[in-house]
Amino acid sequence: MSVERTLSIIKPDATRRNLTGKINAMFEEAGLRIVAQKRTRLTKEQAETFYEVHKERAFYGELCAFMTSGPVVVQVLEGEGAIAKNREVMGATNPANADDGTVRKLYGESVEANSVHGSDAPETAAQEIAYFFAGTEIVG
Ligand code: DAT
Ligand code: MG
Repeated sequence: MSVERTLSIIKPDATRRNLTGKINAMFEEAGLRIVAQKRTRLTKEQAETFYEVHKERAFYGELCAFMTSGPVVVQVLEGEGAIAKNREVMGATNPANADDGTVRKLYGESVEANSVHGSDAPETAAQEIAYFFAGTEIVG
């Protein structure tokens, strides 16, 4: 396993409940370093482009509406095997199926309002990081 970077998003349901620090502590305790981070509010266009891979899915419209419903924190996490490690810390997509101690089990409200996004593979991580951050904004 090598040092990787992955894109993480703390979603509007979590920023609304002031959970950014608690979630960041979980990443750090798992050995992930937050090497870039910004709080922003996604435009409809940004959310639609970011989730374009899901555009044929029935939930696409609602997902994009949810992701623009409040502030998000977009961040780059770095560490050994960061992509898989972050997905472990996040837990399963549906909080009802997530393992105990994961972010989604602890904080997810529903399959849609599931508190965090994490890239799922090296190619998508690279694309998603470049979508939100210039290279100079990432400080490892
Ligand atoms: P993940 O976020 O675990 O990578 P995904 O890529 O399959 O999951 O889906 C992206 C997001 O879309 C997910 O975090 C929440 C939403 N979503 C997925 N399946 C859904 C469903 N059946 N109903 C509503 N929203 C869903
Ligand atoms: Mg996904």
